[in-house]
Amino acid sequence: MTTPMRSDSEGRRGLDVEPAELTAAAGGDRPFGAATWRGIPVAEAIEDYRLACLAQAVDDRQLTLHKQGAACFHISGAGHEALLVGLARSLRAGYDWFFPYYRDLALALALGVTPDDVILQCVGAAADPASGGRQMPSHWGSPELHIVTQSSATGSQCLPAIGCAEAGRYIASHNLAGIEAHADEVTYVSLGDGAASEGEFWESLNTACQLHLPIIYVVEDNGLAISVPVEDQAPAPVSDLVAGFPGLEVVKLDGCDYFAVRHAGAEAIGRARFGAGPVLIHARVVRLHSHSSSDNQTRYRSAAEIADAHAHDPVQRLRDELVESGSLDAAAANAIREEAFAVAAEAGRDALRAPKPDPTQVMEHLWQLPAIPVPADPAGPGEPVTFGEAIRRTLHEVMAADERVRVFGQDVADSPDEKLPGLGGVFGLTRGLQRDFGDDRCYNTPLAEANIVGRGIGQAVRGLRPAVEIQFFDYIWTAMQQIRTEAATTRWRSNGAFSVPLVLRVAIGGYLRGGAIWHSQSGESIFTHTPGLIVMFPSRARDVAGMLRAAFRCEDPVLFLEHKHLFRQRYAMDPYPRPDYVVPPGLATTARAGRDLTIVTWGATVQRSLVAAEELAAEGIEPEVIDLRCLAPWDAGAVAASVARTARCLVVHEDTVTSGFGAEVAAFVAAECFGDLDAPVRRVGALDTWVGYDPGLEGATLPQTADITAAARDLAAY
Ligand SMILES: Cc1ncc(C[n+]2csc(CCOP(=O)(O)OP(=O)(O)O)c2C)c(N)n1
Ligand SMILES: [Mg+2]
Repeated sequence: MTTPMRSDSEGRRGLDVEPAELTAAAGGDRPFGAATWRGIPVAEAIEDYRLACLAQAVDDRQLTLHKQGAACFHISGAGHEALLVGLARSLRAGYDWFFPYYRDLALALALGVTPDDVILQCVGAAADPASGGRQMPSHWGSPELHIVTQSSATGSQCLPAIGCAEAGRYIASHNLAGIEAHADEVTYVSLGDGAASEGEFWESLNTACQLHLPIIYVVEDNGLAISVPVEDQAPAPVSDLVAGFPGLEVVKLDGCDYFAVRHAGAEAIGRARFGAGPVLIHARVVRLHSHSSSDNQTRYRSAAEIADAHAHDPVQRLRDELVESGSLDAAAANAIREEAFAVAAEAGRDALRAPKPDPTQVMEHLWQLPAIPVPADPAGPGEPVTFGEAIRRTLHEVMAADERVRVFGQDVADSPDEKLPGLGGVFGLTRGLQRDFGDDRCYNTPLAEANIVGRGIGQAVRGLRPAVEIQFFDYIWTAMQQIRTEAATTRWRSNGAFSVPLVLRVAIGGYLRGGAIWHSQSGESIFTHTPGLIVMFPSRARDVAGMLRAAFRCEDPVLFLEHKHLFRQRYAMDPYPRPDYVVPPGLATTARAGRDLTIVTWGATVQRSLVAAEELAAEGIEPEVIDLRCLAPWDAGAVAASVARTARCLVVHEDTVTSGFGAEVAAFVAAECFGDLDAPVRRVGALDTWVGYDPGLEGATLPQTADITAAARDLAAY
């Protein structure tokens, strides 16, 4: 295997070559350390030239591998190198935190990613340390270097980066066992000029400035987003657009001028490191190649424009400046470049021999479910509490037990005025948390769902246990990118290196009389269709407590659906369960034993199914009611065992029938329990429309007890 061209003198970077060799490379026997050019030590500039050459060589080698058919894809960092090696000088791998994007090859190398690592990913090798052959090339990730695994979604890294910076501040001031942070660490996040159009970038700036976070934004402006010129993206350059954000230090930079980058980068990053707040570096760079191997830039860039980009090649410029200033002789510069290409070629040869991932392992690292024993009788002492009160108490319980838990979202805080109680959530479920645990453990966020979830992800990656609240399921969609693309894929895409232990509490469901279309939605099947996401949907007080406890023991994101209609229902009340009542993910419960048919249900239709069952019992039909409780993973075994006894299956849910989760259950029963069935599998759910404001409209859309009774009766008679 090849070695990186540069290892670390202070744990981050350094030289593999001896000082004497450097002196020779510099073209004379001048004492090297003393020489500077434009205020930068020549030794460092040469070292960075070497690194920039390596980045170009590794890039070219990947392109070759792609042309040879050994790599499926290639995306180049060429044109961005001087900026990135220059900034890396002021950053600390394994100390600061990094949310780079796919053009950041030179940064990755500067932080300690090796050419072998890069090329192993390019060929999709099992030994690719960032993803085990799961991600496209240039999707960095290294827990040791603090480079957080990234998705391909442009701009979505900005919000987890904010969460990471917040977490650093919290961890550094709380002395949490086993989690480290530094008071002077910074979080680096980079993006392209195109990605700066994404809402997540803007949502993140809001919080970066409001919390005065030590975060370094680097907008690498190469003038294009694939084919779209930057002028078509926005009415002004990003550095002008962000001018109104209070406390944001904005730096405009020629990112092709290594020496300018060194000075401005050191100044800006130093400011953030010592508490002056966020920095945005807007750096003009060039894109030397097509957007990626799937693109052909000659369709939208003239030959003159492409030639102009090459005329501004920052690596060539750095070389010329070093040579013209007498800092490096031309032969030595050539030798450095040739050595870089030799290193990349060797890495390419090694990668060609590297074993591919084992296809049988493709299901690994979706999640790592906690080993929780099946709990005994949940009966707790004391008076029954409501479903909502059980949530409130459990949040108090887990926060008291674990300082890593932080609760945040819209309206979750108490009033700062001691004479007023405050809201504590629109349903009052977080009431008292801020008063009891402090305003760095429970706090309000902007009205921005992606912001809430994305910040939770960044905190979870740092080892905290964030519990975020989405006020209404109906408004979860702006956070979908963070939930599906970021939270749910993190463990899988990093081949198990990173995880997101995030509890995502969401008020869901209808039957409210007047909730209408925007406060009545279900839609859990949209989330059960997301591998890597645990989906819980309790139906009564003891389970909401036992399952919320379990959610905090999960190392992966949990969508915890809290049905609004159940918050105050008497039938959903139970004594608050003993502390050892913890319901493992994927464990159903038999809400009513029976012999004549199995009703599989969850959430608010559990009670409706129980009422229907009692009506049928009066007719001599005894349904068994299985409350699934958890939908991902779900207890197919419990359903199969019940159907083996009853030979009939009805699936009931509040969500619309078409593509509802009932379709999944029905398909399973049809395929796996066919031999036990004496009747076709039936489903009852909402009509395939929206819930209207008028109670008559609502009643017509959502499934009612009478619908369940009628379907069950039919099925029993089949
Ligand atoms: C959310 C999202 N939309 C679309 C894409 C497809 N896509 C990948 S890169 C890219 C252009 C990004 O341009 P820019 O942010 O300027 O970065 P550059 O590639 O120029 O460095 C697009 C549209 C994506 N990856 N993610
Ligand atoms: Mg761009």
